Amino acid sequence: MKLPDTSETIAAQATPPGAGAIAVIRLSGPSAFAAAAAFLSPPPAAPAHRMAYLLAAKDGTKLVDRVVTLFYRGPASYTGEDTVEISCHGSPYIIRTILNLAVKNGARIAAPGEFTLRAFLNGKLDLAQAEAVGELIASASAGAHRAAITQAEGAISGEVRSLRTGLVALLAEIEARLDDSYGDIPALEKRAFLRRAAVARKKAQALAAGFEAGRGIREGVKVVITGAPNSGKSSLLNSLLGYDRALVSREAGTTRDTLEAELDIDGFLVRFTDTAGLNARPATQLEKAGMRRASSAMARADTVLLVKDASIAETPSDRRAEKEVAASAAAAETIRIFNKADLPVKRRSTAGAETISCRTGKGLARLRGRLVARQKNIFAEGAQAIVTSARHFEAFFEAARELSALEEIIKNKTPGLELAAEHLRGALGALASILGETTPEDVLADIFKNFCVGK
Ligand SMILES: Nc1nc2c(ncn2[C@@H]2O[C@H](COP(=O)(O)OP(=O)(O)OP(=O)(O)O)[C@@H](O)[C@H]2O)c(=O)[nH]1
Ligand SMILES: [Mg+2]
Repeated sequence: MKLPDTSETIAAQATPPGAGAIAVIRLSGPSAFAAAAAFLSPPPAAPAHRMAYLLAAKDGTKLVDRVVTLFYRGPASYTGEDTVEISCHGSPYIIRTILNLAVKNGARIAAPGEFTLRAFLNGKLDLAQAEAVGELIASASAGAHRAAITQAEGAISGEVRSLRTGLVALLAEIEARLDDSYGDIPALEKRAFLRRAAVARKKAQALAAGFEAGRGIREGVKVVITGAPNSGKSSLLNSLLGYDRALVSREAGTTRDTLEAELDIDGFLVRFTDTAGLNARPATQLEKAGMRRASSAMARADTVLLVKDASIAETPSDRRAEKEVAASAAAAETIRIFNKADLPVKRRSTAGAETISCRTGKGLARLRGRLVARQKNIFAEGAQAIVTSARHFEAFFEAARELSALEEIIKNKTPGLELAAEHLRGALGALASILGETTPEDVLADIFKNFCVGK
């Protein structure tokens, strides 16, 4: 995939499609001022930077709308180029007409994310910050917003730069000795060197380790409710949500299909999936099909709630559910739930399990808290940079791996300095990819194509 031509002037609607009180149209590029001046009247001869003008947008002699226009002189604009922002009435007809006028006068319609791509290419933002702009727009919870805004403000980039400063110093020490053909420079101080490498590696590892929780913050924590038929899975969903989302009945086999619902818990988005009960002896094809769907939902879960009816002794279906969770949701955290605690209890709870009653509400607040505990912890630890992107995770992971290899080499009696330098360059390369310094065009194109048009 190729990047769009950035020497051209682009135009796009920055506000969402459809009718609205006001719409904003943006032009950016070398002829942004000229293109706008061609249909705005009276055309400001030398528009002042960041000054608003009330002008008439005209199609020939016909008045299209009266618009407020802001001129930003590059490089002091979002994209770093000359930019014009036109606020007009939000009629789809007016918007289309103004965009057509911009195109007639030398602009072309922007590709998705092209304004932010230009900001990146012009050095206004690094790649991690540019990605955060997309996440900021998509953020649907307080947690996702906080992670995105700190990243947009440069938190991840700051961590990368400080790691890099340390690694460049280490590389300089090694290179000095590689260049030293006369043996003037004393041998490497291995202990101090190793200490510094380990500090950097641990930092990279810690950032990578935050990704699991970070992804939950960005995309929502995926929680799948499973267990034997009639254990109270749908009741649990309803109780957690606080309204009757799913059908509940005394009959076993009430829930046939998977059913999804979202909840904001303390500023973190949680996506629940209620599923068909796992029956040790499914009676119908339909029941089997429901169970297959339950298993595939579990395979994508961050957390599985395995519900058991504590008012009856363990059943074959409970054992089947245990097996199914072990097989399908090995990577997920499993929380065993002993439900119906309002009734006389017939079995003992196990370590790490939660005892609840959907009827009385006992134990539900604690369970809610537990579902977002990892996400809460990340913020509580005062972490500034939260890794929410798989791309960043891979880069930090790779940097940590290179540094471990470096440490192994330095620990040798006569360390191979050429190879040590290679690993340091590898770590530096991984870090540079986060900032977009070494990122290939197709990766960039892939990142920006997911943005909205106009951003
Ligand atoms: N006493 C008591 N009854 C409960 C509790 N939770 C659920 N029940 C009852 O248990 C029965 C089954 O509840 P559901 O929520 O439909 O159970 P399920 O696990 O979704 O069942 P299937 O969808 O059929 O697999 C209903 O009659 C509920 O009212 C509880 O905490 N206490
Ligand atoms: Mg159900």
